[in-house]
Amino acid sequence: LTAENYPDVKRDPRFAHLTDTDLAFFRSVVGDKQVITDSNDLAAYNEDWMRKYRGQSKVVLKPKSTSEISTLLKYCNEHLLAVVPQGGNTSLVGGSVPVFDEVVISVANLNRVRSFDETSGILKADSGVILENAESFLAEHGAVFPLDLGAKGSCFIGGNIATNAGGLRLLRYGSLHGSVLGLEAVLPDGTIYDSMHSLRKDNTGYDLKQLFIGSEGTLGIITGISILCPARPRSVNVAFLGLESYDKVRETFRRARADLCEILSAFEFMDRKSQVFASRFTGLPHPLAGEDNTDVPDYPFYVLIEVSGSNKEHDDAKLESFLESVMEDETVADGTVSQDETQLKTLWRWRESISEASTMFGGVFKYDVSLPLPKMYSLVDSVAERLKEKGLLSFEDSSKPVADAIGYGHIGDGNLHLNVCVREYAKEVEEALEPFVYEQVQANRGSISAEHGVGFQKKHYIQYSKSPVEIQMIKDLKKHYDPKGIMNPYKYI
Ligand code: FAD
Ligand code: 2HG
Ligand code: ZN
Repeated sequence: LTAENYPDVKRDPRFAHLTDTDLAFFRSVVGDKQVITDSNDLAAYNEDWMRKYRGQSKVVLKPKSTSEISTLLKYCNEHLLAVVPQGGNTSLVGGSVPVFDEVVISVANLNRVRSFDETSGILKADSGVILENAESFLAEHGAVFPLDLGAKGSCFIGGNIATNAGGLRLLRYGSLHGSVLGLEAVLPDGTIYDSMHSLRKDNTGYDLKQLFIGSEGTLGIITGISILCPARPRSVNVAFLGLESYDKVRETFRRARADLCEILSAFEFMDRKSQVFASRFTGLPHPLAGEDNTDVPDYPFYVLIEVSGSNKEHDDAKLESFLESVMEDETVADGTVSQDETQLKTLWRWRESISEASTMFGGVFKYDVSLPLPKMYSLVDSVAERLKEKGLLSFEDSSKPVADAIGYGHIGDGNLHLNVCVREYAKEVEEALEPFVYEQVQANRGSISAEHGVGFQKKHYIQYSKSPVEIQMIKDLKKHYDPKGIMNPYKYI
């Protein structure tokens, strides 16, 4: 979808068009090679991960330092050139790609670990470090990044902070609002905000770094982060379970919190439809399939539980006794436990691959919502029902635009991922889904963005989760720090 598919979104006439003079200036700052103008090379920066949104930027800049970013932003601000900050471009809400001809500033070349203190666990790094690289670096030092997600091979730690990503271990390590200790960022006028602290406690006035966590590129460009990293667990185990109902999923979560307590590090759920997608995508036999039949068994719900701690014997015993208890009274119908690192990774694949598998038919409309646990899954049923009633959904009939609506997510965080898997990005499907999904969420006092952000997709819908007073406060902050509105326009605010 391009801006032409959204007639209500118009290019802001205040913004300048890129000139040869601008390009010559950019080249003088970052060097010829770091100014990308070739249309083939631009394509990857203009299109998002879902291949859902496509912008028309004419230039991508790849600075190598905070001071180069400062010079670039100062220039763009003075010359009214709109800017899109870009990390690994894995945004699921169209936040990381331009809408019209905004200048893309990629932080890919800011990719150094600056320091790591093994005593305190504080990592300082550039914002363009790929999450998986940060994780590998920390593994060598007995630590773990307090965030993990399926896009770890591509997303950047700066992008994680800009979106306040939640991920698979929020249940254990909490939100980035708690673990980020400091930031370095460049404001739209080129001012460098340096708060790369190592302080766990600092109550001197407003906690300004929080403004950038989840700001989605609207206030400035994050260039460095200081983050508290926990000690690496010495033992990790995964159990993969089949359950007969959603109520049993909730009951299993209640019991896991109580019985597994401090070693519980993830509690993820998946409906059967999502497992069918993952099965087609990976081609692997399902972990709960029988010996002769590799298909996904008939359980309507699946749960992945991860436990991690420092004493393998203790953790194994705790997990075993928990599983015995939930299987004995038939809360859980079937299950398997990882026996080694390879099996552990394979079990995680049945959860982590769903996001990508959902695009298998051509495209996907993704909704990422917080809802009270008892009502969480009914959203998937009501959306599937609505799409069927409108004659838009059929798994078998390829003439229908929607293949299926699947649900999975972070039960432990009250966060549902509803993926409507489509054969094409049809406008009538979007209209059937929006604002319907947001209305359902609002009626249950949920959030229309649990973790992926607002971006372009939800720009018209923020009022479903924020009050008029809150929206005004957000606008006031934006106006104060970005008075010309050059940072990531047409999104968020
Ligand atoms: P981008 O996609 O490049 O950018 C995201 C937003 O941040 C944009 O608005 C951009 O302008 C801004 N931005 C990026 N870098 C900077 C910077 N340095 N300074 C200022 N602004 C910046 N999200 C979750 O919360 N939990 C998950 O479990 C999860 N799993 C995912 C799995 C897959 C397979 C995929 C594709 C995405 C997933 N995401 C998840 C969504 C996504 O938010 C994360 O992948 C990640 O946090 C985005 O990082 P990025 O570097 O790719 O940022
Ligand atoms: C996940 O938890 C991610 O797997 C992605 O947040 C969810 O693709 C999605 O909808
Ligand atoms: Zn998620």
